[in-house]
Amino acid sequence: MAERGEPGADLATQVIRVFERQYGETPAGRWAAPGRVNLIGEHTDYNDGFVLPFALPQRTVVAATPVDEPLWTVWSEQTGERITFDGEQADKPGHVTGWGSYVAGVVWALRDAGHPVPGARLAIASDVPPGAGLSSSAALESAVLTALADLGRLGLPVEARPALAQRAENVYAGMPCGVMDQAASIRCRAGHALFLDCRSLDLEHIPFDPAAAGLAVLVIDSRAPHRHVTGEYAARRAACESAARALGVPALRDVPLDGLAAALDRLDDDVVRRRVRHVVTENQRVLETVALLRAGDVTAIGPLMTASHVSMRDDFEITVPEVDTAVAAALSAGAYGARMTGGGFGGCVLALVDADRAETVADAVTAAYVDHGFTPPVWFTAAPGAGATALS
Ligand code: GAF
Repeated sequence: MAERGEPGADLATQVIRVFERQYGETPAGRWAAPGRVNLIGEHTDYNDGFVLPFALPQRTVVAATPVDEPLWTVWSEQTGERITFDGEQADKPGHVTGWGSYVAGVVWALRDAGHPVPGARLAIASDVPPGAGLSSSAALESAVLTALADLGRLGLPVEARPALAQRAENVYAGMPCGVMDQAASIRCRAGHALFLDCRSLDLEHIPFDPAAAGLAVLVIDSRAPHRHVTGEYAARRAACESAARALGVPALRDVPLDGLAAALDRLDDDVVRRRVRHVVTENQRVLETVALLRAGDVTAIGPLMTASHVSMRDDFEITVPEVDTAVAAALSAGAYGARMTGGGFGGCVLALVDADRAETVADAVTAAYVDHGFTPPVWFTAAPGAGATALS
C-alpha cells in the first residue's frame, strides 16, 4: 500500500509563487485551514449531538490581496483553473458551481450576514486530498473565510465563523451538512481533539497525543468510489429529522440513552428505528470517549471506535465493502479499534494502533484488499494539527 508523502511541507511557500505567477504581484497575506478526521461521533452533528474531530496536518492555503471592487478572481493550483465572479453572481446561491461554489458560498454567507466583504484576488493550494472524506471543502471554505475576514477587517468572532462556513455549503453549494467539519477546520488546536456540542456550539479542547502513549492513528483512504453521497446523506438527515418530529423532540439529541428503548417502541418503521439507535448510541460513545481521554486511557477508546463502525454499518447503513474490509483487516492485525470516519459511502478508515505496528497493520489491509480485488488503499498516520490561521 502506498504511504502518502509528508503533508503540508512547503505549500505555504508554493502558494506565494503561484499567486505571483497568476497576478504578477506579491499577495497581501496568506491563510491556512486544515482538513479533519473525526475520531468519533458520526452523523450526530445535524442531530444537535456531540462530535470529536481533530485537524489534520494536511491543509488548504490561500494567498490573497484585496481589490477595490466587488469582484473575486480565484486560481486553484489543484485543478489549474481560474474563476471570476462578481457581487451579483455571489448573491445567487448555486450560480458558481464546482470547487468555486465553496469560495463564492463564503462570499455569499458573509454578504448575506451583512459583512462588507472586500473583493479579492486569491490563489489556492492544498494537500487535503479531495473526495477522500477528509473535508477538503470545509478546509477551502474555512481558509477563504479566514482570509476575507482578515483582509476586510470584519471583526468576525471566531465563534461565529463555523456556522457561516456551514451556510456557504448548505445554501450556496447545496450540501445539507452539519457544522462539524467547518468547526473542526476553524477551531481545532494542535495536540487536541475538539469536543463539540453541536447544539450550543460549546467546545472543549481535549488533549489527544497518541504518540506520547506509543500509539498512532492510521488513516486509510479506502479509495472506494463515492457514489450518491449527497443524496444518501440528505436521506439520512431527513430520516433523523422526521424521527425527531414523530417522537416530539427538537432533535434526536433529546432522546436519552435510557429512553431509547421506549422511543424505539414508538416508531413503526424498522429502518427509522435503526437510524435513531445509531444516533443515540453514537452520542453516548462520544461522551465515553471523551471521559476515557480525560482519564488518559487512550487504548481504551478502541472498542468504542469499533462499536461506532458496527453501528454505522448495521444501523445507519453508510459503509461500503471497501471500508468494512479495511476495518476488519486492521482489527485482525491488532488495531485497538477501527472505524470509518466522515459522511460515509467511501472515504477513510481510522485505526488506532501501536505506533511501531502502523505499517504492519496497513500491509494487512492491503493484503485484504488484494484478496477482494479492490483498488489498493493509501495510508498515512495523523497527529492532531492546528485550526485555521493567518500565516506570517
Ligand atoms: C460530513 C458532513 F459534512 C458533516 O457535517 C457530518 O455530518 C459528517 O459527514 C458525518 O458525521 O462530513
